[in-house]
Amino acid sequence: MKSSNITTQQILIAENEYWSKGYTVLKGIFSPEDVASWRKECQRLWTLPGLLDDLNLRSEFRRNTSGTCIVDRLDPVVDISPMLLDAVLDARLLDPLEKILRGPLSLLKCKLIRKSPNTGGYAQHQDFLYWRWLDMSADSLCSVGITLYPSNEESGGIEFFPGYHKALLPSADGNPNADFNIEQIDVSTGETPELEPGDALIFHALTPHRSGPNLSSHPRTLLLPSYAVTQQVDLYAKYYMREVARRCNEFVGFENYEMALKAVSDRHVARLGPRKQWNLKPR
Ligand SMILES: O=C(O)CCC(=O)C(=O)O
Repeated sequence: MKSSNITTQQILIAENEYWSKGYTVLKGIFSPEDVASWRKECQRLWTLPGLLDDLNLRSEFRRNTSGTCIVDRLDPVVDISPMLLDAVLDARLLDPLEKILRGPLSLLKCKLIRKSPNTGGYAQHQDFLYWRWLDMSADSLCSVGITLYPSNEESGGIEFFPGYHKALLPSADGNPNADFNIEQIDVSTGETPELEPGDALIFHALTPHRSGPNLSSHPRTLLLPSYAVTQQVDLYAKYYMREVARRCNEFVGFENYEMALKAVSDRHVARLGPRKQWNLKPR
C-alpha cells in the first residue's frame, strides 16, 4: 500500500485552514501515473453502452452552451470501477483526511463529474442540505475533489465562500428544502482554488459553493467522494439504497424519458384527432 508523502506540518496547516475557511487543498498527493490511469478509466466509463439511456439512474445530464443535453456525471461510479474505488479508499488520501476530520472515515457516496468544454456549471448550494436525513453532525461530513485535469476559474472550477460553514443559510422564499439565497453571502469573498492533476480539494458539508461553465479546451474532471466520520461500514450502501428509491420516485434524471412518454401520447392525439368519434355499441 502506498503511503502519504504529506508531512505532519502540512497536515496541521491544512487542518487549520479546513476548520477556519471550510475548505483546504492537499497538493500533489497522487502521482502523474495515477492520474494517467484514472483519465484512461474515465474514457472507458464514458464509452460504456447505455450511458445515454434515461433509465440508467447513474447518468446525470446537463446542457452544454449550444443547448445539447450531455452526460455530465456518473453517480454512483465506484461500483462499476474498481480502480476508482481504490482511488477513494487510498491511504495517501484517507490518512491525512482522517487527521483533518479528527476521526475514522467511511465512504458516504462518490460521483465523477466530467464537465466537458462548454458545459454549464452548478448553482450555489451547501451539500449538507441534502444530507440532513443522515442525522449526523455537519462537522463529521466532507467531500473531496480528486483532480484529474486542471481546475480553475476558466475551466469551471468550484468557487467557495470561506467562513460560512457554520449553519445552513436561508433560501429566498423561506422554503427549508431549497438552496440558499445568494444574497445571504458576500459574493466578493468567493475563492476558486487553482488545482492541478493529483491534488485533492477537501470541503466541509456546510461550505457554500458553486461553479461556472468550462470555457477551457479540456474536460474539467473531478472524482468527488464524500465521507463521514463514523465507524459505520455500510454507510455507502445505506446512502445509495435510499438514493435509487428517491430518484425513481421523483423522476429525477428522467426528463428525456418523460418526453419520450409524451411523444407516445402525442402520437395518439395525432391519430385520434382527425378521425370521427367511434360509435361503438355496447356488447
Ligand atoms: O463540479 C462542479 O462544478 C460542482 C460540483 C458540486 O458543486 C457538488 O458536487 O456539490
